[in-house]
Amino acid sequence: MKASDLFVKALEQEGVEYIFGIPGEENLDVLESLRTSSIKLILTRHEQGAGFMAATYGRLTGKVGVCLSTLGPGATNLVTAAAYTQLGGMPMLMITGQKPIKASKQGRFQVLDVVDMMRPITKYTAQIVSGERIASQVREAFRVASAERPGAVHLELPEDIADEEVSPNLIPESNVRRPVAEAKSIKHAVDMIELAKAPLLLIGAAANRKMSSKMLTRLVEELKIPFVTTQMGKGVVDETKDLFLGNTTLSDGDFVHRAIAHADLIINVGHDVVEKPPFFMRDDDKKVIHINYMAAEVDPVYFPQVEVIGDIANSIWSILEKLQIQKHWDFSYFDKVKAAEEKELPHGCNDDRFPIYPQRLVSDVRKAMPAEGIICLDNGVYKIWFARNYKAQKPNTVLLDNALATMGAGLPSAMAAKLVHPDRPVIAICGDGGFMMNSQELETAVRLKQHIIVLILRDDAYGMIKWKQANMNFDPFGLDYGNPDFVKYVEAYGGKGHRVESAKQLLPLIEKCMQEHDVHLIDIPIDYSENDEILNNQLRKLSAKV
Ligand SMILES: Cc1ncc(C[n+]2csc(CCOP(=O)(O)OP(=O)(O)O)c2C)c(N)n1
Ligand SMILES: [Mg+2]
Repeated sequence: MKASDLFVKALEQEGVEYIFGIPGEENLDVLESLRTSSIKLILTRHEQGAGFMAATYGRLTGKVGVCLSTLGPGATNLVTAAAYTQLGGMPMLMITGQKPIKASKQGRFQVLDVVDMMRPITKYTAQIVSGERIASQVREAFRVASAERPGAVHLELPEDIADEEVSPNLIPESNVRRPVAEAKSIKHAVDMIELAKAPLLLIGAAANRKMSSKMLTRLVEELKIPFVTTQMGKGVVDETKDLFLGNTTLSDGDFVHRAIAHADLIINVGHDVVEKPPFFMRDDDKKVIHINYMAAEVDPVYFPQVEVIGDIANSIWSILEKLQIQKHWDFSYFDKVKAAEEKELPHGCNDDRFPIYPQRLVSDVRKAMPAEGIICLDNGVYKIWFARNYKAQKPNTVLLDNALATMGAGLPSAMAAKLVHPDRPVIAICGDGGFMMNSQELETAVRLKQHIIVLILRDDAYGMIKWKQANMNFDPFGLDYGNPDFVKYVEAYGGKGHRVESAKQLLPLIEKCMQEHDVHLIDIPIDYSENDEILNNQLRKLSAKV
């Protein structure tokens, strides 16, 4: 059998549905093998877009997303996506080509040591040096990528190896279960929660990876323990519940931080240190239980006293079996925080000003979206407003990157979300800066005949950095730019362009776009002028009063 055929068969056996990418001449054997395979090739216009799509496929399905590029320049274009995947804990395999390794007449043309380049940003990186190694190396790559904590892996398949004759053997996946927490550690956790006066549940990224939602919802509903979320933990438990006390979007000075400061025990489920810290441990008497697949990485601001390591859903189930509501639990202060927060949250939701007020935008998107609708955020100021004000109701319905926090992933991640969930509405929410970093994928979306909506929040600037610049009392410099006419821009790709000219127009327009199958882009001028005053001053003052 030809090695490239075996390679593709191995991918099929792993359940691969899509490969995102751009082939080069070094991948042509693999491409030919793919032509007759059940795997669908999603050809993109930049390898970075392909990498973000594969990562998001992995994030949403728990299965390994796969992307493909050529050697040298194709592989370097995958680097940011690899870092995104690795920090964000998403299972993803990158396949790159290479010049022949046994005999080559081309010197070092386009040749980089891609395997070594990928080393610091992957869990596993290897060159396939013989066709006979394909079966074991593909299996190992998938095993490593999807094992907790999931991440990026890389295989380099050189041109001459892809063309070898090999024996047609494959290695199937083993029947393996994730380890569960040991009974004594469950008892430690239960004792600690029972002893606490004001325990608070914190839900982070790892709780969004697997099906922990059911068990955590039971913990909240049956034991009435209030909860807060990190940005990547949004939606695991429905944030419209009364027991939800907020998202840890800001570093401090928000209502949620009053609740965290008051809690004498934080039950931290699934947060790890790649996300901006949702709270800072100090040497006070606050206790922390770390419940996760992996042990805590100790950090000056994070050193939990008890750890429950193992499958999260199983750990929560075991805790639920033993834990009883305690009469001495006192959540009355949390109720006050909740009341004050709910009073502040509607601020700006009906504000008619134009350009649009960010709070109005968040509120309108929430009104338009059903519970299972998916929003995919790029990186910019608006991410803060969405993370803080948009209440997620289902797991993985708010896809944002609070780990690498790269710009450019909004549109590709929305496209992958639509492939995985064709029946759900999907909206990409991008700044004018982040959108332009991968806007070429509009052509891919149009070619795939996708129904997605892209909101471009236009301030003609790298707004987030402008805000920080002003905050540091520097003079404005170096962060403003011009933009193409976004309506004409998307129409040039064959999509539909819309421009918002008043605040009232926005919600009906989003609703209309949700009805009409097309690649829609909505150009939305946005008013960031009060960000600093609200996020840094007003909230601080209001929350301090609780
Ligand atoms: C790839 C990348 N480059 C630079 C940054 C630093 N950065 C963070 S936000 C931001 C500005 C984002 O501008 P835009 O997308 O227009 O969103 P806005 O804040 O204006 O709404 C920059 C430059 C980054 N996070 N990622
Ligand atoms: Mg901008």
